[in-house]
Amino acid sequence: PQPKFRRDYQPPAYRIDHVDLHVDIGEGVTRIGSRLSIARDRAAAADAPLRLDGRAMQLQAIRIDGEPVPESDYSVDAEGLTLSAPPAAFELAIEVDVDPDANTALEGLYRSGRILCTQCEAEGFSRITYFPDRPDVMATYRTRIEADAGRYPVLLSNGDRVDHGTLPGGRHFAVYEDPFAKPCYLFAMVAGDLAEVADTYRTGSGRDVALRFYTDHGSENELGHALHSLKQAMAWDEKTYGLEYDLDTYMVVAVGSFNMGAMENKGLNIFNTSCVLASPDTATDGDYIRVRDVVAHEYFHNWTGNRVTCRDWFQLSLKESLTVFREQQFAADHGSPGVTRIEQVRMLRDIQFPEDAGPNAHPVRPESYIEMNNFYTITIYEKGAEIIRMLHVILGHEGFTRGVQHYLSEHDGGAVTIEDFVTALEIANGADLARFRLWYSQAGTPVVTVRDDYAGGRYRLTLSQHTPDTPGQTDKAPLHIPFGLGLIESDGRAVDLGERSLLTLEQPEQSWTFEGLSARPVPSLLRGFSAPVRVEYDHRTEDLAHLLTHDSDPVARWEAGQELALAAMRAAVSAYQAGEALPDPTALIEAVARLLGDPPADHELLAEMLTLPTERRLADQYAQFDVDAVVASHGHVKRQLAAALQTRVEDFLTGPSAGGYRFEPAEVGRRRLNAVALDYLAAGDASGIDALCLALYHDADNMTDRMAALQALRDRPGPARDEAMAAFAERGRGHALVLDKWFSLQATSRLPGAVARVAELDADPRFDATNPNRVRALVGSFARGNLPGFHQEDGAGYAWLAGHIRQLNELNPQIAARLVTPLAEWAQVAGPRGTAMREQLAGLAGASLSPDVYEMVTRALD
Ligand code: HT7
Ligand code: ZN
Repeated sequence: PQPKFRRDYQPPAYRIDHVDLHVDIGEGVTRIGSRLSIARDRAAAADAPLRLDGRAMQLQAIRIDGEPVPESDYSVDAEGLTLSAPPAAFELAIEVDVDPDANTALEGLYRSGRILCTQCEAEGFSRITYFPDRPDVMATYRTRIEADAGRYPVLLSNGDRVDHGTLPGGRHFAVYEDPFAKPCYLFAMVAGDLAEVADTYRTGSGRDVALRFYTDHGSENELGHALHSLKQAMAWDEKTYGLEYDLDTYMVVAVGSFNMGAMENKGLNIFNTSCVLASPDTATDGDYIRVRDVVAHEYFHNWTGNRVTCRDWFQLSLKESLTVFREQQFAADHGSPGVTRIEQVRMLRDIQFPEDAGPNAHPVRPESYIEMNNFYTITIYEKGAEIIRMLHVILGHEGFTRGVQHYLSEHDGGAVTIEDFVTALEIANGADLARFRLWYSQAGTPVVTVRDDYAGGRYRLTLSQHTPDTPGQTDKAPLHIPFGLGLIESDGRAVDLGERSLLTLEQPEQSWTFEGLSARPVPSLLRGFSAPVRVEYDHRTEDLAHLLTHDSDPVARWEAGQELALAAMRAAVSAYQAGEALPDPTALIEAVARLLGDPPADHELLAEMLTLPTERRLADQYAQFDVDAVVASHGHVKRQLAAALQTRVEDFLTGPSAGGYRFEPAEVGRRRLNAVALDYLAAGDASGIDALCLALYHDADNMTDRMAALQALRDRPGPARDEAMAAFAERGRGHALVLDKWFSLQATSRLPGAVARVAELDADPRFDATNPNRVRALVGSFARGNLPGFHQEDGAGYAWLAGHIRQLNELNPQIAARLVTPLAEWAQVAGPRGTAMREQLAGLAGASLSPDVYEMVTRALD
């Protein structure tokens, strides 16, 4: 497969203004007729050929202006169809057959259980009909769907239903019109026997929008939270950005087989059940948050993505990063802002930083790709959102909001670039973002090194920056880094820094001097995580303890605790490698004890501060990490802290709340602290912990508390664990998302024999390799969430994963490619393990691979 390059972009030679689709769902085969109104662009040559993309379909007929096209005038290959010299303006009619039942890739038209649905982003429309499958070809759509009325009573597509009726032979039809011109990746249709839950939203300007949510019969009682979240998102976008919804109907359909979380198709979102269904009995607080935020995210795309879309897929971050940032603003306004931010930082550090340091490092605006689906990465989404957040910090809330509004009004109905976005912000603010633009083109996490000294009432701070080399990129220029700063005095009060609470680092090195201080202050660095950088500073232990109790910035405060814990873990790693006894984490224990003496009022924040850095973050401290040392040291620090905290954390244990489950901040905080307490009690092997967890499991009236008990029992062999897991498996019988949790718990268990256990689960009749959620629950959880199991010394974990990649390469290349990432980290894993991981990749490279897997494997081996 050949890469595509950003520099090769050419505007389309032909415009398609309108698409008329006829979808005739039959037994097995579905016939799709399209009529395309096509016109040659004035800038294109008169003999320009018209290339239409198309895969996995059988061409049945092709006509221009009603006349069959002679075979000499077109050619068909495995990737599409070319008309050699079409007229300047014409109607092209094409009929193709597709087979949704044979489509396990879950792109184009496919079956999820009893529902037929579509997924067109990024290039799935070319599995539905021959079409230029690129986002800068925008058309209005009219879609007629015809199907058996018994099997598919509900027929949906984008826009408003303008006609429907019955047909002979027990069939029926519906016609939809979407008045907004859109790229084909936003096309969607659904047919199935679905339950509907409806509501209405009145916009700020007084229009009523019909909200219709659809799901399999039996789960309609799990849609309330998503529906409520949608209304919150609609109101929030009006209040924050002045953006109203534009169609009369907003539809959401839940499907069980979906490659990602959800899809923002115009007026007809399609959601993975895991991101839309929620009930106290089946979803944790974390799931409730995810549903709320994904529902909001897809809604926000209606403006940032749909009304203004991307010119080409190199610009993907244009729509995704701005929408993720808007989602993050929404989440902060609907929960604990500090905790929301901490969770984002944790994810960035644990997953994006390693991506940016490994073979898959790429700029937020990539220069090339082989398979676009591989570029839906945490770098494009989350690092991209950090870039937008920096713009928000630099321009201020009003300036940023004005800039976004200017961008949307200037480009409404257009397919544009990241450059257009940055320019719009500059124009609206009279700002110069020339250096800032480098964030879009330079890959890798910048390192900011901090030095300081204090003498005679003067405190001098020096920041220097460096961005490491990444594949294909060396010698990087200094970036514009907004650096949040606080200075805290010994009594805990913050020095008033005025404008210097946000430093602008633009040079390789810069210094700032602060005068008139009575003693050396404690620096609070990168407050709010104001830029996606690594900070290197020789922290004094007592400074970190001071920040943990006194810093008013929740992120910096939390970070101080993480640094203290990491220092203890690193000391243990050194001792482990030197064959010495692992040292006690005394400073950490004392600091946490002090924190518990004066804890923050926000229980969720306290729980966050008591949560240790992950093994992955500890591993990321080393250019090459020693698996055994990391696992042993992390476990050691946790056990020591747990033993010291035992009596203190018991206070946080709570039973079910009086009024039943409520998803509200105070309750979420309470349940979260309860889970942290159980986790520590289990880690410290507290007496009676198994019986306590079992009792809490049975008493729980919600999934959050149930999962907290199960997590605590997960690694504790014995009758309590067996009983709870068996009871949980029973619950999973009637609910796929609960069963996924059961798979995931076992895949992440640290009990010995991890590979044998997951291999046994492979053969379990409840495992289904064609369902991405189930694959993520078993294979993804094991490879990403079970460090000692995946890195089992004999390499069996790597071989097991490679086996799944091979199988999925045939079934669902997109999912297979995502599973390559854990093996692609081979260079970061020290010793024979790294070599064994590489060998599995080399073995895969020798097989016949989909472009998706090929690209990931070859990049990892380069
Ligand atoms: N924009 C959506 C991306 C998406 C997707 C991409 C490739 C393959 C399948 C997919 N399903 C959804 C999701 C979003 O960011 O909102
Ligand atoms: Zn998105």
